[in-house]
Amino acid sequence: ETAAHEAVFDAAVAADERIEPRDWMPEGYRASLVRQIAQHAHSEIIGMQPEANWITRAPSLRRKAILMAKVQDEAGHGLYLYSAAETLGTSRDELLDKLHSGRQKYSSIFNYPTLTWADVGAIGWLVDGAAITNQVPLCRCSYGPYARAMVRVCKEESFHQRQGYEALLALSRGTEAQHAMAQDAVDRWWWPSLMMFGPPDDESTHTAQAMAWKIKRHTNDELRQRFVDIAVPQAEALGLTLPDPDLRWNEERGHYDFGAIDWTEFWDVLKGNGPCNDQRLSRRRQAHEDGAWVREAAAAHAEKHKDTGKH
Ligand code: FAQ
Repeated sequence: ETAAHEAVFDAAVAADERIEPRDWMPEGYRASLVRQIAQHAHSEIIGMQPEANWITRAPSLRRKAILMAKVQDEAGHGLYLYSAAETLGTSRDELLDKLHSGRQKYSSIFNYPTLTWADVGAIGWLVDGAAITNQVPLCRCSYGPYARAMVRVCKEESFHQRQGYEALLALSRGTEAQHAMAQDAVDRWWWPSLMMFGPPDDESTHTAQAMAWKIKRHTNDELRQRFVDIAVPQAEALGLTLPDPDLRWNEERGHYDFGAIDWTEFWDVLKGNGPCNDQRLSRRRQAHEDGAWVREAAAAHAEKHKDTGKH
């Protein structure tokens, strides 16, 4: 019987059809999706912290309102993604528990500090830019709920990216000190942004299987290259440089060559040793504890009204 199910699943994937929650799927497919979607959801909500750090210090009311909206969007992305994971049979409680106990990961990028206002611009331009490059192909992921969630997420990320670019452009064209602040932020965020795409293909444990299942549509190195090719002309338009002396156009490949990434730093951040890992996780745990009364009140309310069907 499993063989028959498997044949239906394989045919659906081969035909580029979507797999839906009630369809039979291999356990490995389910587990791999839960792993990736959970990691993605955790990244969205942990990713609120570095930028939220600047809400009270945004340089104008307009910038403050935009930043608040952006950080709120990230919370929304987390919610769509936890819901997508729930369609695979794991509860949000279980996933949050795994985040809080360090059994599931979130993106390496959010373990770096936001030292100046320019970091908010650099995150929008580079981090959201990298996120879009990675996530647009996920709109064609074989798992329906994840693919559909990505459509709206990508639209919002595009707005975030423009927001960051525009903020950075204003600084780059501002006073000498503002220009220097923008350049310093780009210098610090460039390499960690390239690491967001994951380890090089020959060290990526999940890529081959994820591509066979059409969860991923491109390898980590392919998407990293695509991002570099997009970012270089944008940096020129911004009047800023990228901190890589080896960056140059390769006519033969039709791509930019770039320097070696410090993978020791990447694995070290994944192990918990980045500059902000402890702070990010402890704030997250604290926020969860602080919200306990809301969960309890909601549960009590649901219990009280369960017979009436009223809410
Ligand atoms: N950080 O075999 P692979 C955002 C882990 S954007 C931490 O290549 P895979 C928007 C990987 O999990 C950021 N860990 O893995 C935003 C695996 O370990 P495991 C979130 C990483 O899954 C902007 C091991 O290394 N976006 O939040 C990282 O095939 C601004 C081996 O790696 C997504 O999650 C990393 N960078 O490829 C929010 C996109 N890279 O699980 C707020 C969806 C790898 O076996 C503000 N995810 N690892 O213990 C993906 O596309 C994939 O999961 C990859 C990794 C490409 C991230």
